Amino acid sequence: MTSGCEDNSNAPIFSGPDGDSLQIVEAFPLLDFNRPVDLQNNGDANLFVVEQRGVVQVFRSDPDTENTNIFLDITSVVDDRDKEEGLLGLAFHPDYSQNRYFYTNYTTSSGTTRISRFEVDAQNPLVAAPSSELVLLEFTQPFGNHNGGQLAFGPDGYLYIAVGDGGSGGDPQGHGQNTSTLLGSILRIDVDNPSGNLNYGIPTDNPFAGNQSGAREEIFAYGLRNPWRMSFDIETGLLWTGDVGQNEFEEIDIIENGGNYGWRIMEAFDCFQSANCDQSGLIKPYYHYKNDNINASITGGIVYRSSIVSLTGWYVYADYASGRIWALESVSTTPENLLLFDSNLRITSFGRDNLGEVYFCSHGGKIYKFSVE
Ligand SMILES: [Ca+2]
Ligand SMILES: [Ca+2]
Repeated sequence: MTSGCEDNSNAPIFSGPDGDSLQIVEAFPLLDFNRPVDLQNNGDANLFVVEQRGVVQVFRSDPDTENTNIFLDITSVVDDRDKEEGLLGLAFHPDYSQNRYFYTNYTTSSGTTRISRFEVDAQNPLVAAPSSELVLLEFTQPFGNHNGGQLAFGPDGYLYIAVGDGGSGGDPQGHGQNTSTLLGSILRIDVDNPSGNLNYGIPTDNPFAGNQSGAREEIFAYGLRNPWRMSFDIETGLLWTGDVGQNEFEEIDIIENGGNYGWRIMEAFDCFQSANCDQSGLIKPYYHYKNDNINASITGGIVYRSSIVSLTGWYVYADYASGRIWALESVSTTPENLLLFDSNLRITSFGRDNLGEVYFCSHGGKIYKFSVE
């Protein structure tokens, strides 16, 4: 796969909401990664790029950076046989500078999703010890695809975990609406206060906390198909998720405590092969777009809050299949959706540095950012 940096199809086709000439540029021209799927910061000037095969690379956030260091290598336990499997998410604890904890989300050779905590080497802040792994949560994946994967700490200090419906197509086992499984959900756990025999706690205001009906108490919201990339707006605290659709629509959801986002009763605003399409209580997408076999798989983005004034307050996201990048008004009942670029990139994820600047990963190996001329 080529990075496409010299390809004219990455030329801007839109001038930005305020008329700036917006461009895509390679953020670190000298660096190449192996199938990057996530980019995170830990509060300082370093960036961490997650490679799907099971490696986290760390490097200084500077366009002249020539080398990366291997921060974590867990390729021996990560399985990425399915193109949607692998090391899929990374999050640093909000008090990372004190406790040196970070968290990962990956699939294993036994077909499970595993959420783990690791510690950074006390002597070397650029190296994590694989032997420090503490498994927090594991659950079986019935099929290779739809593993979700993002980890994110909320403004409440809890860890949010995006989980797909388990896979295949059409949610054959009905996990989206089944709250007795963790699949098809956004989970929320308290990593600081383990309780009972768990290595984590259940926040008391999780929607099923303390229930006696068999619902999983880790669930924060459900009815999702494959939440591929979620992020908190650093200003409003709202949790934005891209939910990959079946054959008709890709959707963007704002995730609320206890929300049911409809899958597989509905695909976006349409009933999905459902004899009884009971829509009561379902939360509809904030925005959706048509899957037309050019656009075919949303990559959820980030509400931009950094140096480019014309993008500030816009939710920037992409479609993995088409390479298109849009900016969506983030607070509106009828949000405007602007096509920013029709790129040739396979965009897997958006991320931020410690100053809030937004980057995005191309599966082909390069990291990009926006710039204005
Ligand atoms: Ca799966
Ligand atoms: Ca939905």
